[in-house]
Amino acid sequence: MAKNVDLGVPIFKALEPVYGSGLLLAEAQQRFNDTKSKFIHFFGHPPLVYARSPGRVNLIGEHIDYEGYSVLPMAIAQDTVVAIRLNNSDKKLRIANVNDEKYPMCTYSVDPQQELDLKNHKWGHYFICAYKGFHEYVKSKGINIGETVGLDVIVNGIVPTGSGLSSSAALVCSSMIALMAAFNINCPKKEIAQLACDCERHIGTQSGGMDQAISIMAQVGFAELIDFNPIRATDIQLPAGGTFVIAHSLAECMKAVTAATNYNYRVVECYLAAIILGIKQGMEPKDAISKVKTLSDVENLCVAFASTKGFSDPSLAVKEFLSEKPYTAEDIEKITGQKLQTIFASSPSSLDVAKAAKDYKLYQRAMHVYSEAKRVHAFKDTVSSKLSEEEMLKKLGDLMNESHYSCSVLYECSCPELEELVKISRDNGAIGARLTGAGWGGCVVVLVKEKVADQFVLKLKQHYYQSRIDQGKIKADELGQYVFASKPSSGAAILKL
Ligand code: NG1
Ligand code: MG
Repeated sequence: MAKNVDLGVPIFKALEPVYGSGLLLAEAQQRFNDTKSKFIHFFGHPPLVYARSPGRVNLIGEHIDYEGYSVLPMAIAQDTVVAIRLNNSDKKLRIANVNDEKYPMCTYSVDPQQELDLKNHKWGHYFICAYKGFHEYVKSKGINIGETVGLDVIVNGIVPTGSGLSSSAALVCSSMIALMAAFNINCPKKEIAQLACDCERHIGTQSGGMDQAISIMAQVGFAELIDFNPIRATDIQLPAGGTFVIAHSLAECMKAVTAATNYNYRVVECYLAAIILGIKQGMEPKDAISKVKTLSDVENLCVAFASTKGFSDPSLAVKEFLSEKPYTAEDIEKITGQKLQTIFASSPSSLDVAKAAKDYKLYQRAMHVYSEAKRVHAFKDTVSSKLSEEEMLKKLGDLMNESHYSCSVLYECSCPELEELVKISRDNGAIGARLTGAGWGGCVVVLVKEKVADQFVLKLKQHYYQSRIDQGKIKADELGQYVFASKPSSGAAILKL
């Protein structure tokens, strides 16, 4: 490999720099050995490179990345490993998984233009997102990678799926950097993060860029404040006396399948709220529809209008201009003077989502986004403040609780299992507890004092998991996969073992 190749993320020849020492290293070694033997089993030869990228837990800043606001996640130790090798003899993409019972091998054509069959979701689609993104990148930079070849790929992921811990981004990011490494393509970290974020949308979720940004850019020991347009990451040191415990509600949310009625529906509601706020503040409807894309766009507008109308705070504009009563399609068409077809002319899939919806809760969604965006900055300011550790933890916990309330009541992305888990957490020593990730299932993140973390986990086992073990929903010896304390882990890396 040429010396000047910048593959965007660190390249290691051993596992220690990523996985540390002791038990974790031994487990990682076992996993990499398994990955290699399965690769040989499926393809008859060993892989060329391995790439790994972690899942993440979002500490605060939910459902605001796609509205252009900063978020504050940290990488978790659980990651996805992708091993790859070019295959010149067989022009196919063969995507296998070490867990081939749950994830059978998927085969695709090598055509980078291929459309994904979204009605027929397959786990291998996530690799194809990265493959398409990789080819778009290479093309946009005018790089010639020669004749299209086949690829043998194996995936070994341990980020729980459908849990709000970004197993999808871990897979897309590790696939992307595996491709970069396999073809020796120079690409700075920030560009990989942006690319991975853009290409994951091929799966049909109109997601923001938080998951890919943290998965690629995380630094061990730090949470990161992620800003967008362009993507940036700032290291955030968390208070030593606190620990974040992640607990799975055991309700899975498969967004790639359900996005039209939850995630993408919220994206549509936020967009409608943004253009109506723009119109109410004096924009021509046609301009609002073409120029305002997000609630942060319209906040900037509010600031511009502040001198004349007095709204320096976007929440005040929401109170003034939006109704708490849900809006119907007719209401929207009346205010904008445009048909939904025109409003969503540039996004047929959003039009479908908008048409399928009964109504749109613009006030509630916009209130959530603006208040949550403020809480992210309050969280960041708190960790760098001069407060005593006790006071600091209390303040962080309060912000997490407020965030949960907003997600649950205003954004309606919680579910009964998450509510139960949050309540049990608060009744058993949590300083703060909230759903994390997209919601509608998945995990909660709980801030507890470091010294009571083990005891807290035991309480959750007793009050939430035991009955589910008795019902056979999970096995007692698997509990460690569903509830664990997490320290900020390292970001993506390439391993040339
Ligand atoms: P998860 O938790 O992985 O489903 C999703 C989005 C994020 C963000 C959060 C909500 C994807 C790939 N990611 O994350 O961009 O919007 O929801 O804060 O869909
Ligand atoms: Mg995801």
